[in-house]
Amino acid sequence: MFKNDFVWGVATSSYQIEGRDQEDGAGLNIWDDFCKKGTIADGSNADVACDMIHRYKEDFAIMKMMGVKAYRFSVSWSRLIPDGIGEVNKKAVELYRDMLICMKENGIKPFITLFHWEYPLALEEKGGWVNSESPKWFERYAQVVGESFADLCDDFITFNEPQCTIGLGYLRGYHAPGKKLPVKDTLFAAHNLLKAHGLAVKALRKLAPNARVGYAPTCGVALPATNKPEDIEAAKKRYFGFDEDKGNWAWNVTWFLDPVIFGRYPEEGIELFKDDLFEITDEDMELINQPIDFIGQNIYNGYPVSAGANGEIVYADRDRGYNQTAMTWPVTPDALYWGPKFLYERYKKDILITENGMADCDIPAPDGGIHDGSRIAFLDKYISNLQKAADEGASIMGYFHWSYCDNFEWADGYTKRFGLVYVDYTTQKRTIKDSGFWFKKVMETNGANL
Ligand code: NCW
Repeated sequence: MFKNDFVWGVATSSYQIEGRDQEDGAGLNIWDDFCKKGTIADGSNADVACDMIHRYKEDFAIMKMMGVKAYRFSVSWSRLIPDGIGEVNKKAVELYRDMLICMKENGIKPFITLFHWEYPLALEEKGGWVNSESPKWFERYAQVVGESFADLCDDFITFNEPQCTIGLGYLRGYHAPGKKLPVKDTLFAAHNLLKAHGLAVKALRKLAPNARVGYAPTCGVALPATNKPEDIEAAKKRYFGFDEDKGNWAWNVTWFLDPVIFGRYPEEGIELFKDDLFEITDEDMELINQPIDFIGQNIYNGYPVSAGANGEIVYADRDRGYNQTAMTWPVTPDALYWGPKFLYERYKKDILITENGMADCDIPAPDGGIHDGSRIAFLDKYISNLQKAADEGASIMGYFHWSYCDNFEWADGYTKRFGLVYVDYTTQKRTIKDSGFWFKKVMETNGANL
């Protein structure tokens, strides 16, 4: 059973949906720049995206119709402070305040994410997260968010998927800013990001003393291949451990969560990176270790693991012909069982599923509807697994579906559709998919229909 005050919602991020306006006063961010470099699958950019800055009233009315109770969205740092650290853009403050008021009028509770990947370009040009000043830049931004919106919002999330910012943006270069830095520099960038998180929590506590503040990392979940205790142990060990391949370091749970929750980096990682680490002071660790109210987690899939003859971790085969989404991400509903269960066991903090969902190639049917049975099947299985984790004692605070509507899927452009609402990008017409009506029932019944 989900708790009575379980938070049911949908999520988006600013760059993926907002679009631009010549008059809006927004500054450039790293994705504006990255899109110009021939990096996006369909050659697109997010200059228009879902045109949410002009259509949010319609979108909140649609959400209301869908029975959405909470909306997780992000503020664009470079829209709010065009060069990242200087003057505040009053038009952005007005825009987001009006959005927040409109959410309230529609009975929708806002969850603001401060950082969902769109870093101000002016700051990236100063080195971005590798610059030791970067935590302070973020602190100022968090102060502006607190000062501008704390009277209209009770829930904040500092970072979305820091693993992707560092791993995809700075290590692999698949995402903006497209850097391929050595492990040493990426570890330092991650450390600055974690310090920025600590400073932001402190700033928000001061400006919004009654608000809940959380953080939303991600990670593929290691799934026990069977229910044998040794396989469960092997999966847990793999989930919280490290891959010997240093090039994979950024896709790690504990490097991004232990400092936040326990105030220390995991020993196994410290040993693995001993030649790449900088000086880590007690002062830094205390700063990173600010009490938070919940652990947000974006969970999409996992990989099977079993125990070898001597208890060692063995990657198991997936079933032949296993299901995949349009992202070619495997469909593994038990990721929403084992992930929250393992995380709650280790960190003893409320877990908020800040994202889950699937990309599909939805095509409007002759009757005009979007009959996305695959998404319904996916969600039914995943959310049932989450319910099982809750039944067995993991404290699950809520679930946000990614995404409210189809949107700009980063390096995949508009080729992948994650929404409960279909967007026709030529006309900007929104159509609630069958999955949107199905999810309405889930929210209405608090999961009793699963
Ligand atoms: S990780 C990821 N996503 C999707 C995105 O729309 C959202 O903003 C994110 O929080 C859905 O959830 C997250 N997209 C990036 C996928 C990149 C995979 C690249 C792998 C390269 C090997």
